[in-house]
Amino acid sequence: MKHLSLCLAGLLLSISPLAATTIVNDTLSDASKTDGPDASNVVWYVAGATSYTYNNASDGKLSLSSGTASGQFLGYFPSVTLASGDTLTASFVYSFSSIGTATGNTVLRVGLYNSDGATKTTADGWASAAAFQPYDGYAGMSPVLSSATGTTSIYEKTVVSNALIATVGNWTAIGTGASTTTPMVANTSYTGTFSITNNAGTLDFVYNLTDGSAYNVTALGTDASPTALTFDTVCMLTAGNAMLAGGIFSLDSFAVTVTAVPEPSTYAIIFGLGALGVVMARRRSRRSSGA
Ligand SMILES: [Ca+2]
Ligand SMILES: [Ca+2]
Repeated sequence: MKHLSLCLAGLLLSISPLAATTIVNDTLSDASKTDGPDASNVVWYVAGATSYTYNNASDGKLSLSSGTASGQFLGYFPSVTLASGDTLTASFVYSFSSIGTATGNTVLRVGLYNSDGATKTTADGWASAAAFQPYDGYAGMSPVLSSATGTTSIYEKTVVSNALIATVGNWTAIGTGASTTTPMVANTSYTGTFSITNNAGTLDFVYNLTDGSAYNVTALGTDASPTALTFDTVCMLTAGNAMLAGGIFSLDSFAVTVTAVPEPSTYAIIFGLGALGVVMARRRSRRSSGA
């Protein structure tokens, strides 16, 4: 009986309510930007840049010299499909060597997509491509602030287009934007986290961008009729004039994790085992008291 109790206790402990699985964790510090996708490597392509460097002098970064033109990072990671209760969290660290004159609320964009079996890019320097038309996804978009107030928001891709993220008109804002007046600062590491939770078929979004100090914005979104529950692609963009001439946009890391919460049936098992344990404890206590 004691053994059975210990087994039950062990089983209860082994059913962790929040078990995070790493889908990919790319520090951009190995030999290649295209040796994935696997748990350590996103397959990265760049566009809109006059030049780029990858892990230059072992700096562990993918850096675009996009200056006053727009620049894009496109990455493919192992496909993940969100079951009800699952949360996907994409996190990244990036920096800018200068802050430019761009205005508007969509200067910095980070989109997560389902490529949906469509052809994947295999080279740098794409502009727009028909292959991107089936890609569905969601994005966090935010301003680069030099002075004025700006608003960060969650967007859903709602127009079939050859452009992956370059055309804001293809996207519809969902949820509640977050306003800030805090300027961004050159050569500062900004950490972004974009989480998507499948809440019984409704997707809930949280997009946060912070320097770990004064700059900290969080936008929320909800989509009751999702266009994508599977994700395998990321695209990041800096719009024109996000940086000054000669400016460099550097990506330091990118990771995706999935956190699962127990299904209702799992809770039923946990409560059932708990009830069984109580019954057994009562019987034991009755026996030892001679009842
Ligand atoms: Ca790599
Ligand atoms: Ca790095």
